[in-house]
Amino acid sequence: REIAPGAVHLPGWLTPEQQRSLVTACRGWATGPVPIRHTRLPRGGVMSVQTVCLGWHWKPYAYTRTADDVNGRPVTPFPGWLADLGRRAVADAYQDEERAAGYEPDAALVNFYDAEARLGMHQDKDEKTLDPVVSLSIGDSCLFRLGNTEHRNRPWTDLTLASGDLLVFGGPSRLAYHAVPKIHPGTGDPATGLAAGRLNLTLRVTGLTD
Ligand code: MD3
Ligand code: FE
Repeated sequence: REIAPGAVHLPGWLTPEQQRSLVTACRGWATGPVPIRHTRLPRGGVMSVQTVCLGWHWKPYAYTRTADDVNGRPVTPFPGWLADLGRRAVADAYQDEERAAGYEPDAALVNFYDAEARLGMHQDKDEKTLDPVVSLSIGDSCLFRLGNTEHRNRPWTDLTLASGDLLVFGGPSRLAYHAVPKIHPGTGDPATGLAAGRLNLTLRVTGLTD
C-alpha cells in the first residue's frame, strides 16, 4: 500500500455507493456557476483534461476565489462532507487519527478524462502548505506514473489506478512529479453513473485566506 515514502495507495477504498454519489455531485459541479472546461495555459496550450474546482479556483498557476480565466464567477464552495471524506482518507492511509483530525482541505480539483486525455509530468506546488493531497478515482482505469522529487525524468513507478482507488500523497512524496499518461477506455463500470471516461478528485490544503 505504501508505493513511496508518504504515498499510500488503497485500491477499492470507495464503495460503489460512494462512487455513484460522487459522480452525481461532480455532474452538478460541472454544470454549476463555473462550468467544467479545458484549462488554458498561460503559454497558449490547452489541457486535454477538463477541470472544475471547489473552494478555490485553480488558474494556472495560482488559486483564486473567482474564475477569472473562465467567467469571473465565484467558485462553488468546498463542501463540509468532502472535507470529512478527506479526513477519513488520511486516517485510513496513515493509520493516524490525530493527523487526520488536523487535515482541513479547502480546495478540490475535479478532473475528467475522456479516452484521449492525458496529464503530463508535473509537481503540485501552488499550495502554500505541504499537507497531503487526497486523490479519488472513479470510472475508467488509467496508467499513473509517480516520479521523483528532483526532475520529470526517470526513475518513476507505474501503477494502474482503478475506480474506487484512493491515493494519499504526503510527507516526502508531496512534491514528487507525477503524470497520467494513458486512460484505459471501457474499463469503468457504468453502474457508477459514468458511461465512459475517468473522474479524479484531488483534495488540497491551499494555505490561503481571503
Ligand atoms: C503525487 N491529478 O490534479 S491524482 C492533479 O489523476 C493531478 O487527475 C491526477 O495530478 C489525476 O494535479 C493525479 C494523484 C496525485 C495528486 C497529487 C499529487 C498524485 C500526486 C501530489 C504530489 C504527488
Ligand atoms: Fe498533480
